[in-house]
Amino acid sequence: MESPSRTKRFAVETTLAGCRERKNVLMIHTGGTIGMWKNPETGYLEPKAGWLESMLETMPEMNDSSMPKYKLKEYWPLVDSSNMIPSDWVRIANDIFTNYASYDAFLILHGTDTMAYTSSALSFMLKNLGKLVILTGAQISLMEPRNDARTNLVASLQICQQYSARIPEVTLVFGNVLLRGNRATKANSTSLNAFESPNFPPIGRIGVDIDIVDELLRLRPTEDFVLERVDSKMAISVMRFFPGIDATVVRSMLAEPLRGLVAQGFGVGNGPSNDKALMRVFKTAHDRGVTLVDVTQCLSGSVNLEAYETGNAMKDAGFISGYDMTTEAALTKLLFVLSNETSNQEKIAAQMKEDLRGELTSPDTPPEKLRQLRRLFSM
Ligand code: ASN
Repeated sequence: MESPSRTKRFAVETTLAGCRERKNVLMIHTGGTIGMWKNPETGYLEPKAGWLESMLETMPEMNDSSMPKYKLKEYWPLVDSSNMIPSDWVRIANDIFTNYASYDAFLILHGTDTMAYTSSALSFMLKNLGKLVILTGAQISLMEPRNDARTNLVASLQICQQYSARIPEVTLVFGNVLLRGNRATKANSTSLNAFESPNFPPIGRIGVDIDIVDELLRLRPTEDFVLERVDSKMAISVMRFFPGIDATVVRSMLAEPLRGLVAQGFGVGNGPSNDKALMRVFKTAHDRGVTLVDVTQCLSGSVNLEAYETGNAMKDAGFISGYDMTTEAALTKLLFVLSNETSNQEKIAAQMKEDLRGELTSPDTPPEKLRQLRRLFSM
């Protein structure tokens, strides 16, 4: 799979298609449970080429007037998303870019396990996106009599039909919610409402009606759509602090060729400051040019490295705050930023702390916006 060698551009759309005709959606099937088939010989769920397409042809709802027209592009091989790697994100982003002018919206059928990584990565790669991109999947395959594959698929297509022009961003549909893609995380391995957006309210709720919260949507871009470059071979990593974490183990993780690390700190991003050897390991890596980003290992909330001595020590060791980013968003943003800014540590840190695609809330977020978020969260 090729990695885009340079940023590519697309002229910004000046007219919006009328609202009543059936929209055109490119549905990209990457794999995942949604279209898996149970192999009677092994009993395991596995992707099967052509199977989803033949199922869709038998579903009368696909021709309902509330649904858009769609073209299915099936990847080969179809994969369980646990097998996805960054070059797969590049492939999807390239396909959206190449087909951008021909479709009103893009629906990516994807395994749930790493869907939040892909939705975050796409949000950074697709700059000035003026159309709707939805990722969806299922916990139960379409082949089972009771499944969430059908409802997630139909809801996603109906959202494409109704809101393609109104939601110019990468989103994720699952169960009863429409989430911003770079705010989502898989929070439950078995529930049919498996995804959460811990620090940002759902941008839509899927119940009897589909309600979109306009105040939360990103503004339509005024500049050209751009496919940003990502180096899918970039050496980055994630680690989680735990009581007793060993400096020697961390040192080997931070060794060459590592370029960036997302660490899940305790509470508001704190670390074991009494372990001077460990803090030195981080400082040495930082001085060598490794970007260190601190997110919280709590289920929700933000990092604040000014609150405790144990947080300030992290700052001294070279960590920058990832604020309230999910680990998925922080990791894919780090990949994107490091792919485009190779050496200037200050510029890298400034971009990591900036809200590029609605992925974070920081001290720079205007107070009225924070008040609005609090209000929408409590609804
Ligand atoms: N292992 C599957 C995947 O991520 C899980 C799923 O889609 N529910 O592809």
